[in-house]
Amino acid sequence: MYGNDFGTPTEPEQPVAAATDDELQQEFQALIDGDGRIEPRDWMPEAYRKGLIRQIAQHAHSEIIGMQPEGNWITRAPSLRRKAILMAKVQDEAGHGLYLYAAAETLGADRADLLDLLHTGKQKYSSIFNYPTLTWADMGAIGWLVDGAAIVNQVPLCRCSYGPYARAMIRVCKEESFHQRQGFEILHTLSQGTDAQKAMAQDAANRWWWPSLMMFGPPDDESPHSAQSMQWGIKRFSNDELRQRFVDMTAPQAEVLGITLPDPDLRWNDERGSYDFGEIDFTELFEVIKGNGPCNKQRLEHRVRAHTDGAWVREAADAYADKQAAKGRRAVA
Ligand code: BYC
Repeated sequence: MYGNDFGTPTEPEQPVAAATDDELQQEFQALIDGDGRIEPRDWMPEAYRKGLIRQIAQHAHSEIIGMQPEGNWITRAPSLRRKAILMAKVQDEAGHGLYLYAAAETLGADRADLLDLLHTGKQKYSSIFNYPTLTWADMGAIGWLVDGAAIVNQVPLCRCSYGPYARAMIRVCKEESFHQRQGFEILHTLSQGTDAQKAMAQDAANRWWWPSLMMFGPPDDESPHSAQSMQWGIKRFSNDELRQRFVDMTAPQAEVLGITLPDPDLRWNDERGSYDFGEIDFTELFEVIKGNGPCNKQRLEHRVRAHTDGAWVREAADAYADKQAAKGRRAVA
């Protein structure tokens, strides 16, 4: 036992009583309420950890499945410039998936297990990627609307209470912002073009508008996870709040593009300081989530095939890692 500065003996140290679950819970909530961040080694309730893995995994799956609808157009992009931009964007989505799987791993999840859950249909990915990309204008509509919706949903996630997820989202959002602009620019070009090009842009907006509104999830009163997720600072705004924010942001942009959004009830409401919009057919969202969207089967089959075809890459990476580890052991011996 060390003495203090005055040479007098200190009191014998008392064993520190382990904090009770209630105390840990209170500290955890206080940290979140004070806008602090939870880090991987911090104590967290099991339900927080599991809920985050659920959301981050679904998000990661959405990013990698989201490569398919646009990947479909890389070989058919109308110019070398468009091809290079689209290829960069699709590669960005792969990168987003990787950051997000890595964030899920900090919570103890295993990446291979998460992929199994995706491949067996036990974990979801965003409904939006179960719609087909029929024309080049769909690349514009995805960038403008889908990435636009993604930004509105994901910017608040940069302040999510879980540190690794929040930090991953900062880079994701910067890249999404470029994606949104490239989509807008595709539609802007088409909307200045021939009548056929204008019609193509309008048709794409008609098909992607409602599914984009559904990306924000079910209405608040049918969203089972929202209340807890907001208390834990994972979500900062509700599904309906973000959906409204997206409509308010996008409606004026449609005017610039000369595109009519396919909603006769869409109009500015002076009193609310927001746009009113028509009723969303949420039965469509629930059907797509259940696996009955136009492309669910195709997307999952393609994903499983790509994973199977890539087995040799994972095996080679494992063999290389084993070789490096063995080299390291020999160097130490
Ligand atoms: N699609 O209680 P709720 C991108 C599920 S990536 C499918 O409101 P929560 C991009 C929900 O998961 C876009 N499922 O849930 C990529 C839950 O199911 P479980 C992806 C949906 O979590 C490439 C159940 O319905 N973005 O933009 O509080 C290229 C009840 O819902 C959907 C993210 O993942 C849906 N639309 O809120 C281009 C962002 N909506 O788990 C672009 C992160 C709901 O009970 N995620 N469900 O089986 C979130 O912000 C939230 O998880 C959600 C849902 C707002 C999506």
